[in-house]
Amino acid sequence: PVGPTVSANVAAHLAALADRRGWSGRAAFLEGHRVWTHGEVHDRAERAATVLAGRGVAAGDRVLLALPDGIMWVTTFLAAARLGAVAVLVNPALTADDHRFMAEDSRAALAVSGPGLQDHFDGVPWLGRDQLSALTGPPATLGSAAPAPAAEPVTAATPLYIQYTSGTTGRPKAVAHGHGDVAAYHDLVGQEVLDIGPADVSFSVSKLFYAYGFGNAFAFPLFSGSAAVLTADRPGPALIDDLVARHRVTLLYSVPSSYAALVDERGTGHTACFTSVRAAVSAGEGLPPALGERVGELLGAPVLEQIGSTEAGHAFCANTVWDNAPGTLGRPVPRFELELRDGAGAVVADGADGSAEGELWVRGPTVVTGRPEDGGWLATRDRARRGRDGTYRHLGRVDDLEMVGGITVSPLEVEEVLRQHPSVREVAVAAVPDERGATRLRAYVVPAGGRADDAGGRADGRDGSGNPRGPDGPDRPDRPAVDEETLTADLIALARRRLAAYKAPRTVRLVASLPRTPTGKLRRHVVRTGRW
Ligand code: 3SK
Repeated sequence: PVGPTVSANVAAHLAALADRRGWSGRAAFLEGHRVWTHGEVHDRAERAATVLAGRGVAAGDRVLLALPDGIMWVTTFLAAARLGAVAVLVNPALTADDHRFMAEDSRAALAVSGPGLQDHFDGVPWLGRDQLSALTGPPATLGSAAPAPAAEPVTAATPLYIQYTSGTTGRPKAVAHGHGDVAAYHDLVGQEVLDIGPADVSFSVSKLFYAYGFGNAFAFPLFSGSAAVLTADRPGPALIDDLVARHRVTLLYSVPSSYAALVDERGTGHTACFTSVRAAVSAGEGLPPALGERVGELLGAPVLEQIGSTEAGHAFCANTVWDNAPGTLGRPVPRFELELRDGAGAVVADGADGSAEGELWVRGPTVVTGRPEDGGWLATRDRARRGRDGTYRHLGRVDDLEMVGGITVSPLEVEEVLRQHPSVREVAVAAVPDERGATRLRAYVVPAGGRADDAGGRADGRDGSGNPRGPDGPDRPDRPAVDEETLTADLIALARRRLAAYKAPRTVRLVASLPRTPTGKLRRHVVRTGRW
């Protein structure tokens, strides 16, 4: 085994790479009207390392980053990496209680955030984003140029960053990835899946502190000499249009619920603002095939579905720009192995038709399992079917089954049918007790192009004020209201025509949004409560 080296330090490696490849003057990050070149990013990161070292940050220390997407996020991450410290990547929009938990759980030595969060990290030394930003400006304006601390020698496995799995239930769990993993995301997904190169401009709806966003908007641009658009805002359809058109985005990365809002707002005509897009990536949860088709028509580009996880670091099964099988998750990403196993953990053999179905297990170079006895294999908790052609189809999460009258029903099957109705943008089906205590299926529907709050809004039928909605969400005032009674009757009739009677929902509720994790995954346990 190779011992620690400076060249394995991702911050030192990326700065040297940009220099060697002549990328210093090329755009790396596009933020508002500001273009940050690769050279500026690495210079700023070195100055930020000086500031962090001055605050006592040393190799192995945890530095909690609760910053919005932007240049400060990128340079603070690289600064911590340079010092051999471990960045703890945290969603700045979480509550004080969540932040306190993460600061304590990660044993953070320093927390870096905007001023509004200063009191979220009791007892942990704090550094304000604005102060750090002022201290990392160009030395000419400050009149001092302290030499940057030398990069810490590390190995590929030395911990570089920690992310918290949002999970669908319970407290988040910390997952640590090493310095070597970031290059792997670029080499195995950026290059092998997307053929990314210096001419590309990426825009990820998923933020930098998530696994999906980190690979898309940090690893890919910095390792390929390309650029990424960064925004601190929540990207609804209007902002996506604007950023894609303004920055000539070539690779768009998003999640099904965001794509559903985009096609709902923009229709499916190939809008002029998307002409630069050469591929759109979808992850986070299953992409309904009809939605994938509409997105492809709108963008005039292939829609590449993939699946990954925080534990895997990035995607482990993907469609590629060369080999896209719509309606599937594609094939294993190079150097990743996939197995389908039964409930007892035994590998499922191919059936007579050459296909197999079971829980998806993954092993690969960036997979963190936390259980040495599993031999590097990770149970994803996703169910999948492998076709005889080797592509995988997502069948939902292992615990995605509802019990109705003692019979198990896959809510995904019911949702797929209801989604075919033109007035349905998003739908989730759950078993809920009726007035006599018997369980019945209920469909929660976000209507397409309609105002759900006119028809009840919240899942529990109370007023819609508790739902976070963006400026261009489903409650746009210029949209006609959807008639709940007619839609309910239509949806129940549609389900009865297409499904066995016991699978048809008894009730339908129109809602403004569905409860999702920050990465876009449906929180089924919350849907079951009917309250969000
Ligand atoms: O959530 C996913 O499916 C995903 C996909 C790609 C990279 C990372 C993640 C978490």
